[in-house]
Amino acid sequence: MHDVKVFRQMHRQRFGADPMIFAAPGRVNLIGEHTDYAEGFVMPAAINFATLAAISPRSDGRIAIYSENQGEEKLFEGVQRKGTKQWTDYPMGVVAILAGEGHKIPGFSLTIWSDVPLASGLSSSAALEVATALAVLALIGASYPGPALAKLCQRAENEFVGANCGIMDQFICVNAQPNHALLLDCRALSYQLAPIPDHVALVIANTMVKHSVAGGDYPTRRRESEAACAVVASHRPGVKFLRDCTLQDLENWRAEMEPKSYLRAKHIVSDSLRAEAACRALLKGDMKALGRLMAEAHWSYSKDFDASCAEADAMVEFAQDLPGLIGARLTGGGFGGCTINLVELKDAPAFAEALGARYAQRFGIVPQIHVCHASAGAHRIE
Ligand code: GAF
Repeated sequence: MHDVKVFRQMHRQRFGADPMIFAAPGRVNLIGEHTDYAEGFVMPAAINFATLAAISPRSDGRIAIYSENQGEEKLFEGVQRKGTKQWTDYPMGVVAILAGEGHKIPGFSLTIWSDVPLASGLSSSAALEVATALAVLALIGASYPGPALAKLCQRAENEFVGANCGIMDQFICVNAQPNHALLLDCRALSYQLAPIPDHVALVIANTMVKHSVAGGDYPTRRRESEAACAVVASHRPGVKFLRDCTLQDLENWRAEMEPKSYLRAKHIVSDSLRAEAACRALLKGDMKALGRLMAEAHWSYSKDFDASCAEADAMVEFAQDLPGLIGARLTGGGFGGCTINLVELKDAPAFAEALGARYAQRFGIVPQIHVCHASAGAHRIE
């Protein structure tokens, strides 16, 4: 139902008021995985899947949130201070952070609808947070610059939802540009846009293995990598994050690290370098170099970071000899979710079909495969 008229009507019928409507996209990360919380580089793009949020004021001071996807409406007496481990934590987390920033939050009704696939590593959570933030900010007549808005939504996820994610997802959701990837320096929160050529499609292949940032593996990898950073920091006091470490540092003090920690850190330090190199390749139009970097990134993520699974590795392998492939890798937080395949646009439909068929034959599951393009960041829909 990506029909805004139908969505507007849905809100009107339920809440009896004409809403303002906002859209926030999902994202795919082209390269740079688990580097954001290490203050390194990432290079995501927004995709043409989105969460819509419709908002209108209420006179009873309450907060009503209806999700068409969940088929459920929740009514709150006002801003909640703590999460309840339900889907409402994402929108309510944003509201709680805004209230904590000193904004007076009036009663409102919010309708949510999304076609960003859930639990697939395409940032449905960030899309929900950012759509809510834009809606509530418009209601109270406030606004934030892009990077600050992204930080605010990240805080909702860290502090209210309790998922220890970095800044990538919220940042790209807010700041994306159509037809561009964005190289983000997660320390400075500054970025460079790199055009994705017209002849290249983003083919996203869902392994159908569920992914979650709130689950155990994501924070475990984060802890393991940070332990290696602490070893380097004990020798070089200026070091705070893996962003400050070189590959040589990791080699120098490898003997003092748990073998796992060394490998996790090696992935992060090298993937951050690869993200910068991938941006240079994209700016030069050097698709061969970009494809090579994506392949290296996948196997680093799979073997050194141990964040892949048999299904994702196979999805990447099945893509290798298909006509039109530029590069393929597992994207997002890991342990399932989707692969991103950069594919020549003219070959994309046949590529998607052949990849799906190979995967279905091997695993007995028909994967969802989406031929996407890089899309705009979050915005109001008039
Ligand atoms: C998830 C997190 F939310 C991001 O912050 C990032 O760490 C990503 O996994 C891995 O690159 O999407």
